[in-house]
Amino acid sequence: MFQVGGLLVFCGLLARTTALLDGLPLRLDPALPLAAIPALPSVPSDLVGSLTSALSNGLLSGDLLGTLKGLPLLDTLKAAGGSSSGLLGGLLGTVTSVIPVLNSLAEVKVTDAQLLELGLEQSPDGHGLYVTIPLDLIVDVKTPLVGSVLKLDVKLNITAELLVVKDEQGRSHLVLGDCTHSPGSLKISLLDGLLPLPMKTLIDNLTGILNQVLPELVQGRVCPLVNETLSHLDVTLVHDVINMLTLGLQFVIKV
Ligand SMILES: *[C@@H]1O[C@H](CO)[C@@H](O)[C@H](O)[C@H]1NC(C)=O
Ligand SMILES: *[C@@H]1O[C@H](CO)[C@@H](O)[C@H](O)[C@H]1NC(C)=O
Ligand SMILES: CC(=O)N[C@H]1CO[C@H](CO)[C@@H](O)[C@@H]1O
Repeated sequence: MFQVGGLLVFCGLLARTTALLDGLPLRLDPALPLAAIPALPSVPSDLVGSLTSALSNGLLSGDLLGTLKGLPLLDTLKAAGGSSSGLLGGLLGTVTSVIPVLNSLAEVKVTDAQLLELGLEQSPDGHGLYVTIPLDLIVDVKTPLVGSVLKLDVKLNITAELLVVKDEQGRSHLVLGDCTHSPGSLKISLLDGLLPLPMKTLIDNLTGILNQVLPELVQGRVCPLVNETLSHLDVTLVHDVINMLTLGLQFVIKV
């Protein structure tokens, strides 16, 4: 089911966990809630699969796709190009060259959005997780400069870090750490084949602008949803994940 770049669950996990606990004088770390310890022997055999599908389902039922389709792309682009002191002023340098392009846009809209299979990696010290959230968007662009609707395929990965923190009562919680777009993960391509040269310039320019505004915009909507999703995860699943991360045990293995 999951072929996420080869993530496997370590089969000898249970044995190793038990062995570690037995040999561990710090077993009764006062900060570790007692209730968390008995959960260990029942670590599910596919913790990675359970976690990624729970996160994926949570994001979808939190209306991730609807949120993406509702992204105010046109407004953001127009606002960005609206004044030389705007968002893009410093980013694009010679903004004047793109203002005609921005002004010509009649519609820029996400018409289709998909959540692809989540990726999971464990931090080198074993105490954190990185969830890769790959998004695939179809963006329709309408401008009087082109007769037909231009369709762009936009791929973007958001990476969310999951960490364990303890509250004042010593209870552990699984929380969202860094959440950002993965550098270099934005890919924009034209779906409808070749265009005459002037249109190619338009697409190049539009792609350039989307590159500047889209990752932040998407991240600003997706990360709060990830945070929300975490708070609704199954309690047993969260306990299991917290136990593994607290002990720094590898359960996400890279092959
Ligand atoms: C985006 O995430 C997917 C799934 O984890 C991965 O296969 C792909 O290489 C990532 N792309 C980039 C540019 O990071
Ligand atoms: C996640 O949500 C909680 C409130 O539910 C908030 O305190 C916390 O700052 C949020 N974390 C992030 C990284 O947005
Ligand atoms: C700001 C921007 O992206 N301008 C580009 C518009 O497209 C032409 C042709 O591809 C480029 O030369 C500009 O740099």
